[in-house]
Amino acid sequence: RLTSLYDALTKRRNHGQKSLAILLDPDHLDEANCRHILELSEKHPVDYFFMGGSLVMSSHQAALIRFIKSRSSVPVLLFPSNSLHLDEQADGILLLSLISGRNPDFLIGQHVIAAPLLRQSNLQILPTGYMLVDTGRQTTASYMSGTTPLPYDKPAIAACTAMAGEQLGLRLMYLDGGSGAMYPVSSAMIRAVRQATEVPLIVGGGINTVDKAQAALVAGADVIVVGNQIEKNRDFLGEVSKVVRSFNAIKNMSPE
Ligand code: 1GP
Repeated sequence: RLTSLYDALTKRRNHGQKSLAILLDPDHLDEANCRHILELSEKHPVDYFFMGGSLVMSSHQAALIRFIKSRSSVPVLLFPSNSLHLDEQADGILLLSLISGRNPDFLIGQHVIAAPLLRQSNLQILPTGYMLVDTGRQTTASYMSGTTPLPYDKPAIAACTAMAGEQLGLRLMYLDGGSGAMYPVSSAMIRAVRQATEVPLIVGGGINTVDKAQAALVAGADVIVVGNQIEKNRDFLGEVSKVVRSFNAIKNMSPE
C-alpha cells in the first residue's frame, strides 16, 4: 500500500517542493510538551510528525499518537527502531531497512516479524532505505543496531548505497546523522545521494540552526527532520518552518 502519503511525497519532490518533519520521541516528550508543539504547528506549517526514537523506553507512544490524532491533521508516520513499535493509530510507517549497515536483523529480520501485523493494519507503508552517517560520535541508533555508520566524508559510498536501495525497490531514502548529532550530514553527501537516485530524500540529525536547514534543502533534501532542537527551543519550530516555506515560495515563483 504505497497510496496517498507516498503519492504526495513524490509529487512534491517532482515539483521541487520541500517538506518539514518534526521528530517526536516518546522518551523525550510528555503530553504537555506535545500539546505545545501541536499548537505551534497550527501557526507554523509542519508537513509530518515522525514518531519514534532509537530506544523508546517509555510506554506512552500509543497515548501520544492518540493525542496527536485527536487534535491535528498533520500525518503521523512511525519511525520505529524495531518491530515492537508498531501502532495502528498512525497514518503510515517508514518501513526502514538499515542499508548502511550489515546487520541482517535490521535489513530484513524485524520486517519479517512485522509483516503479518502490517498486512492486517491500515498503515500506509513507505519502504525506506535508512542510512546512518558517522557524525563524530557513536549514536544510540548505531549502537543499538550494532552497525557501522557510513563514513562522513565518503559521499560516493552513500550514493552507491542509495542507488542499490533504489534498485532493490525502496521508495524513499533517509540520510540520518543520528539524533542530536554534533554536526549534520554534509551537503556533499546529500548532493551525491540526490544525484544518484530519483526517490524522495529525507535528511535529519543535527539540524539545529536555520543555516543548517537551508544547507540541507539547497543540497537536495526533499524532507528535513528536526527533533532535538525543538525539544530545546520551541521557537525553532517557527524558524525552520519559515525556511521551508520561503524555499517553496521562491521555487513557485521561478519559471520551470
Ligand atoms: C534523528 O533525524 C532525526 O533520527 C532528528 O535528529 O534530533 O538531531 O534533530 P535531531
